Amino acid sequence: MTMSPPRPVGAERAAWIRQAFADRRLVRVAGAHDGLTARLAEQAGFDAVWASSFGISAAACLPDVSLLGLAEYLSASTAMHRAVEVPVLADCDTGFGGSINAAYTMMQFESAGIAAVCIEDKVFPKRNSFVGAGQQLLAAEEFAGKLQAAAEARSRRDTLLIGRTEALICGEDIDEALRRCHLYVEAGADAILIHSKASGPGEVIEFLRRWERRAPVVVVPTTYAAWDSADAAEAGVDMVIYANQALRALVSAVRSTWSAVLEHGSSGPIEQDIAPVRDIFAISQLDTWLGRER
Ligand code: SPV
Ligand code: MG
Repeated sequence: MTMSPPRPVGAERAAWIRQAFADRRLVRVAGAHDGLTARLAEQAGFDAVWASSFGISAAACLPDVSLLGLAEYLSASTAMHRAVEVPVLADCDTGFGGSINAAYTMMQFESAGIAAVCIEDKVFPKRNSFVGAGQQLLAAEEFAGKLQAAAEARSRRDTLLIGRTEALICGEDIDEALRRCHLYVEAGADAILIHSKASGPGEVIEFLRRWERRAPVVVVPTTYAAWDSADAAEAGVDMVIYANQALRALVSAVRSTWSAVLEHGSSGPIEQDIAPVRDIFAISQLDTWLGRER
């Protein structure tokens, strides 16, 4: 597996991911929750953007426990898609209901230009994977039905469907995670996401060894944060999602900025630490917009 693929071009975002998978190039993805955080991810050099349910919920100051609905996720994902040229992967939780809802989810996100839809095998209302209690898996066969409905609802060849298993999150073993992922690929998932809340990559590595590259594998190394992406690629990972680091960085930065302003009685002493207004103009392409007006 090689690193640093050439960047995707806007028009064919989903096809770019498929090609990267076929070429065994590790796809590095950054979590975002709005147009600004998506564009910052793109400018940093990430290959794609993850429209995170955790991030979108947190931006509304809500916990990631299925409070927001399809329309809100779609609106946030569309803003991200419009802000960047790279592919956007939509975190669609449990697909907002049963099989027909999963199909409708695919139709809506695909027609908004989203490159990949990810659905996970928990019972609605799902809780964020790192919430300690109340994690409940949906029966694998029922979830496979949802994936099949979503896969069949696609109208473009390249749009990707990612089947995410929360088996390890819910305390099941690797056998069960493997059984589920095999079922999900048979049902039409183009890639699988194996989520883990372990403090090291051990269980994911074991999963990868036994998976034998049956289909592309996505991982989210939040709790096993020190796993180097080159090592992950070597172990058989095709896509790595840094799902919430930007959100957490934002919270830290805003907190320390505001406490400094209150402490010093002005923003003077920290002006050099925060982005200048002209930087925000540049990120949001002010000149391009003023050019349009002209
Ligand atoms: C998200 O970013 O919303 C995810 C990843 O689903 S996690 O928060 O790790 O569950
Ligand atoms: Mg999520």
